Amino acid sequence: MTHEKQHPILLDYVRQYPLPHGVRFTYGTAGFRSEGSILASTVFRAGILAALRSLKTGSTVGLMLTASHNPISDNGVKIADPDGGMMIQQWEPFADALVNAPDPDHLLQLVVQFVKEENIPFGGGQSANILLGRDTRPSGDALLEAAKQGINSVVGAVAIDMGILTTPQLHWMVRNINKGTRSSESDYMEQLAKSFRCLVDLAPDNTMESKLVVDGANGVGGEKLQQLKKILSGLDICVRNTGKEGEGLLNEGCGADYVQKEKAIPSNFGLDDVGMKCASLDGDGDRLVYFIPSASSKNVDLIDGDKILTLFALFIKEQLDFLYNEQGLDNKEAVSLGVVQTAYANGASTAYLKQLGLEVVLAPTGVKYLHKEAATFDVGIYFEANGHGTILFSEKFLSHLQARSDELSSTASGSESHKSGLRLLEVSRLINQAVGDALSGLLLVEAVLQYKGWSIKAWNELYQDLPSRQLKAKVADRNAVVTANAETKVVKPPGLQELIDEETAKYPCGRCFVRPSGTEDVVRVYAEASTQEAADSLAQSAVQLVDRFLGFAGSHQKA
Ligand code: G16
Repeated sequence: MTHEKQHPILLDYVRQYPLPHGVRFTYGTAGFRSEGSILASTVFRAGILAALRSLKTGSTVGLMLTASHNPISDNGVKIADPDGGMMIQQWEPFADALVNAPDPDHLLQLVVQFVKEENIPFGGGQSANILLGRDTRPSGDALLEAAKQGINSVVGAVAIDMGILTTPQLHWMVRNINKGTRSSESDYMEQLAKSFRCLVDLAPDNTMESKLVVDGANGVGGEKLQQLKKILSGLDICVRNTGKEGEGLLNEGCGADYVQKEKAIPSNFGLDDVGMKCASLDGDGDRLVYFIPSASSKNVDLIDGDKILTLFALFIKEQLDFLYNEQGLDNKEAVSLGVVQTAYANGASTAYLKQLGLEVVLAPTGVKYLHKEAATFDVGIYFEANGHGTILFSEKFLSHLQARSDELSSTASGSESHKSGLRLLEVSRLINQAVGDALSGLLLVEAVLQYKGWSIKAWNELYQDLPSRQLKAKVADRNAVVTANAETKVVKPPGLQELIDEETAKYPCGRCFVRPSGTEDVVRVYAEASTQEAADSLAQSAVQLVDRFLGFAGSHQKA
C-alpha cells in the first residue's frame, strides 16, 4: 500500500463526517468535550489521531468516550498513550488542528505534513491497534461508530471495542497490553480483589467500620463496583445511584463532583445515613471522595482528594520508615517520596503534608500535569482536591523493593520491615499506575483505614480544612484568561491579578485564584479564608473582577 492509495480512502471517510458550523474544539484538560450531539466529526477525527499515535509508537493505544463529571447530554473523547497515561502533550496542537480542519482537503494536507514531520509509517503496511472504551452516556453508541470509522480510514489500523468501561479500566488495559501482562476486564477485577485481600491480611487485627455506602453517580463506576463486590471479601459495600432505572440521571444531583463542589448529600441518601462512612464516584469512575452525612440539613463533612492524599502519604511514609529504619537506614537517602497537588488543594492539607516532612510540588490542573510531576519520584502521590489521583512507583524502586523483600524474607521474615515491603509491593499492584482510579483508590482507602484501625471520623479529624468557595463565571471567551505559576497568577488580561491580590489582602488567611476551565466553557474561581463568610465574599469579589475584565455572557453560579 502506498500513500497514494491511502489518501483517497481517507478522503472518502472524512466526507461522511462534516464539521459542524461555527464551533471550535480544543484538546483541553482531559481531551475534547462538548454537547454529545455535535461531536461525531471530532470523535471520527480522534479515531484518525489514535491510529496515527499507534502507528508512530508501534504499540496499542486507547480511545475513551466520556465526559466524566459533565451532564449526561455532553460527551468527549481522549486518547491514552501506550504507557496508559494521557496522550503526549506535544501532539495536542496537531489534535486541535485535525479536529478543526475546515474540509477534507485541508485535513489530508495536515495529516500528510504531520506524518512526514513525525516520520510516521502511514500507508506503509504497518498495523495499528486501538482499544475503544465508553461510559454509559446515550450518545456513546453513535460516537463509538464514528471512532471506528476514523480508525478504519487509516489503512492497517484495527479498532478493538472493549465495551462499557470506566476510564481508568481502559487506561489500565492499554498499559498492561503493552507490558505483555494480563489485561482483560476480569484480570483487572481479580487483581484489585486479590491485592485488597493481601493488604487486609497484612494489617493488624483491628476492628473497623466495614460498612461503606457508595454513590455511583448513576454511571459506569457504580455498575463496575457492583461487579467487583461479588469477588471482594472483607468489605460490606452498598452501592446506590447505580444507573438502574428509577435511580436518576448520570451526575444529576449525585457523583463526586456534585458532593465535592456542593458539599451536599447526593440523591438517594438521607437521614438513615447520618454519621455513616460514605463515598462518591464520578461519572466515569476516575474520581473518588468520601463524606459523612451530617445530622443537620443536607450537608456533609467532606473528605476530599486532599485528605485521601494525606491518608496515603501517611501510610506510605510509615511503611518506608519501617522498611529502612529498623535496619538503621535513612529512607530519605534510599527512596524519594513526593506529593503533588494543584492550587485547589486546601491550604490546611498542604501545611499538614509539609509538617510531615514531605516534599510538596504544585502542578496545573489536569492529571496529565500531576502525573508527570509524580513520576519524577521513586514514589509519587498525586491528588486533585476533586478526588482524581493515584500513587506512582518507579520501576527502579519496585525492583529494589522486590529484592529487599526477598532478602528480608530469609533474614527477618514476619518482621515489620518485611511486612512493610510486602505492603508497598501490594499497593503498587492495587493502585492504578496509569491514571487516577476511583475503584482501586477506594479499596486502598479501606485497606489503610483497616491497617490504622481508624473510623472515617478519625481520618477526617487529621486536620481541619480552611473554609473555601468555588464559583464559576461565564465569560465571552474563557481563553482570554492566561495563567502562570501553576495557575496561581493571572498573566492576561493585564491588571486583573493586581486587583485580585488587593482584594485577597483584605482577608485573614486569604488565598484566591482564577483560571479558565479545560472541560467547561467557564472561568473557575477559588477562594479560601479564615471563615466561610470571608471565603464566600472573596470568591464573589473575584467573580465581579472577572466580570469587569471579561464581561458575562450569563450569570455566575456555584461551581
Ligand atoms: C478532568 C481532569 C481533571 C480536572 C477536571 C476539571 O476531570 O481529568 O484533572 O481536575 O477535569 O478540569 P477543569 O477545571 O479544567 O474543567 P474529569 O473527571 O472530568 O475527567
